[in-house]
Amino acid sequence: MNTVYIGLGANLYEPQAQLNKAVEALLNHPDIKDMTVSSFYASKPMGPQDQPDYVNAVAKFSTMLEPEPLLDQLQLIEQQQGRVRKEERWGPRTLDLDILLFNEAIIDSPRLTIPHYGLCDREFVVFPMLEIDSKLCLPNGTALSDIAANLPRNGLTTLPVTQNKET
Ligand code: PH2
Ligand code: MG
Ligand code: MG
Repeated sequence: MNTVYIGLGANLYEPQAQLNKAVEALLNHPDIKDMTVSSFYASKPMGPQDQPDYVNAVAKFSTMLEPEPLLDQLQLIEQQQGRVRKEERWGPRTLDLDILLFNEAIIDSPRLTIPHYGLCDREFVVFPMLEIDSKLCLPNGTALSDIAANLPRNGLTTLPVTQNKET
């Protein structure tokens, strides 16, 4: 069994509902087990500033899927929620699911960089990960809490729990 952390993000079309829907899709996925989800967080956009604030969260789960088949499944969920890939780097999106950690693996392939290349710089990833496991370490042995100690929160706030609108 593999232990995986993924980041969830959205800033279009009711982002909080998009994250709820994505969590549901992951919970219902036959190859994804034992999932823990962080709080949802409101975060300021990294990159272009002329876009709405994001809702971000992190999920930890177990899976027998290898990294690339897992990426295929995550991209399928992104597509099912209307993700349209655009040219603009770091532009707005209905749903973004990024593999952050895959066991202790270090992967550099055309489709995947694991640990996620932006992990250590992104408050909307580091703080939710620590919420799930305050003792979490990166494959190189660095404690995530040491990274958090030098990382500004940049307005990151936890959101109150809401239910999906259609349920
Ligand atoms: N994702 C991006 C670009 N900028 N900003 C925030 N706050 N949260 C994100 O998830 C995010 C972003 C591209 O993946
Ligand atoms: Mg991303
Ligand atoms: Mg992505």
